[in-house]
Amino acid sequence: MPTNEQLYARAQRVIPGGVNSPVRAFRAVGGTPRFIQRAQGAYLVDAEGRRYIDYIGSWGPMILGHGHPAVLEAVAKAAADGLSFGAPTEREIELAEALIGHVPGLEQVRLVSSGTEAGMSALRLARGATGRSKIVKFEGCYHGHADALLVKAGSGLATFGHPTSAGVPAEVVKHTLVLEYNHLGQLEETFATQGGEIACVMIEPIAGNMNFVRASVPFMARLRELCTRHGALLVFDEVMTGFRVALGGAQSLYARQIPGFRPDMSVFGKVIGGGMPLAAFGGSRDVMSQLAPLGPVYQAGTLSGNPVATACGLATLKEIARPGFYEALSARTRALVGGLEEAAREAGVPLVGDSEGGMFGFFFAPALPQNYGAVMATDAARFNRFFHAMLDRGVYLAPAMYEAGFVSAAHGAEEIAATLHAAGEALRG
Ligand code: KE4
Repeated sequence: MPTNEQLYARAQRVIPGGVNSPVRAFRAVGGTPRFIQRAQGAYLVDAEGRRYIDYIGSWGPMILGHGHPAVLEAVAKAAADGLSFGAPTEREIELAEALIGHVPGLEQVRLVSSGTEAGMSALRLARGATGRSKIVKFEGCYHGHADALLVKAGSGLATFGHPTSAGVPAEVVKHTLVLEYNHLGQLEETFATQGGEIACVMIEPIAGNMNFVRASVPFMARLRELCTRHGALLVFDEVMTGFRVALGGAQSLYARQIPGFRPDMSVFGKVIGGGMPLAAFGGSRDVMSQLAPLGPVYQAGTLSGNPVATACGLATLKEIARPGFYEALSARTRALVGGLEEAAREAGVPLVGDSEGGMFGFFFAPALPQNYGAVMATDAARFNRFFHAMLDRGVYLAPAMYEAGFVSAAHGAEEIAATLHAAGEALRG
């Protein structure tokens, strides 16, 4: 049985960095990535047979836990009927109807294979539907690796962004404005000076790519008003929060506090595929009708709406729509975060956390950060020590202080208790 070290050395010979997605390489926390062999319920098992309580859940999709019997049965049956056709299927209609049924304001959706593809397509559609080029995003939010969205803040306000990746020409990002999350003043000034040129504002309503930072209700209410007033589309990137924080996504939470609140477009992924490659973007019929084959905005995909992925997603959505699912999941996640805060208090360590539904975050800091700069000012060294102390005790947290954590329906009181016991030891260490 090869060790993780041996597998990592072998992987690095044939795969850049030994991984197929950078965050898996443990570069932020150091150490050797765990090569996972199998998973069941709330647990992962690595190549050396070590078992971990899993708080990554494939970065969000595994909300039911690993190996849910109804999901596996649906996937096996769909696979036996055919892996891919490149032609429409009834299940794609069923999945679209399910998404539209759970998310008020969605009239039509298009299915794709990844969150990046969904975000990139939503961006192109917003530009095509408005005839405008400028877009606004927020520092610390991640919307997949499409060129125009790999941008960090410019030097001053309302200056255009700079690429965060080699290979992205400055011309590609020159229409991308990057503002500070939760900064009302910057929002006001940007719309006052450029509002009529903005195609869309794309935002993570709860920023899981900054670990866990909420857009404040006043900020979101004003963002909605400004987009409406200036004819810019408000695009909610709910790839992580969709069906994770609530059945109707984060937008359903804002709608409870801001009368009539709805984004103009939504992007989904992760949970809706249940672990298989499936994502979606949607909005009003009017906007979506701009898409090929009806309209001038081109978008396509060989495996879009894949019949096995739609079976996995539908089976997952059926389970999470059951009465009481989110109440139970939210209570479990709150117990985890509250227990972490209590263990830190007892150890005299500044730690603060937050959660919504099955998504959580915590920071080694005295108060919850409200933007990217504040997140990056939290104690990264202490996070990295804590990460490894927990991994050594069989608890697998996200290997980076700017990533969110995820609890599944398979995380029972036993898993939460074991996690908090390990945290108590790790924090005193
Ligand atoms: P994918 O292309 O990775 O399916 O989705 C991109 C994406 C879009 N929008 C949001 C809000 C996202 O969080 C993501 C992807 N999330 C990361 C975790 N921070 C996936 C993990 C990874 O990159 O390996």
